[in-house]
Amino acid sequence: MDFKGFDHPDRQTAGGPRSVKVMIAGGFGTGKTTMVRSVSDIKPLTTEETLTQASVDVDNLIGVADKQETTVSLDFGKIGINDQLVLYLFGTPGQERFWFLWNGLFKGALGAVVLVDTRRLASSFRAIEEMERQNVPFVIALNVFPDSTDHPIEEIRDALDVSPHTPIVACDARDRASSRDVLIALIRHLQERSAAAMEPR
Ligand SMILES: Nc1nc2c(ncn2[C@@H]2O[C@H](COP(=O)(O)OP(=O)(O)OP(=O)(O)O)[C@@H](O)[C@H]2O)c(=O)[nH]1
Ligand SMILES: [Mg+2]
Repeated sequence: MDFKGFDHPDRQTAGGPRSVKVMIAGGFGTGKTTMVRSVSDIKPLTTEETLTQASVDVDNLIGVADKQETTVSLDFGKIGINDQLVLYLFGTPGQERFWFLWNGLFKGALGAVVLVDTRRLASSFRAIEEMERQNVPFVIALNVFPDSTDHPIEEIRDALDVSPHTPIVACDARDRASSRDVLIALIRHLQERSAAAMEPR
């Protein structure tokens, strides 16, 4: 794979791999921390705190009743895609009360994965709006849970109101290969966007 076009000269050491900052975003409990943990080559940094009874009124726990912990600040991991490209992964907190952190977190991000739980589509609306507002290209990753219903992708696209150009892929965030495939879908999307931007008009 050729990674020309979407790298930044400041992030490239001579002859070394290109480093790219990627956000792992999405609604509360959609599997962001799980994805960073499963795919990272290094021991990921996570900022998990126990979900207290106090959260019950504040956070929407429907569909995630077994959830014990929540991200309060960010997740951080790293994955080498090949000898040319290293992704630095920044997982966002999902709970609305921590969203004030998002502005700073997105600085310098080249792309994002927005995780969606199809049982609770609306929980990821705000993350999608935020990507569009901050102009960060993204792919949608449908994290499949055991009781998720199978919906045609185009129905999900309509419900999420995302552009026909935004890739939508299914995944299991617990699985390294599946999470890696999502990141590769994002890289391809970034490449296609940069190739389209370079085409003569
Ligand atoms: N069955 C199944 N469970 C999953 C999957 N991904 C995550 N889980 C579980 O779902 C719960 C939520 O996952 P997290 O990774 O904490 O979700 P999060 O998006 O980081 O949550 P917040 O940081 O609180 O917004 C955890 O208990 C995971 O073990 C999946 O693909 N399949
Ligand atoms: Mg988390």
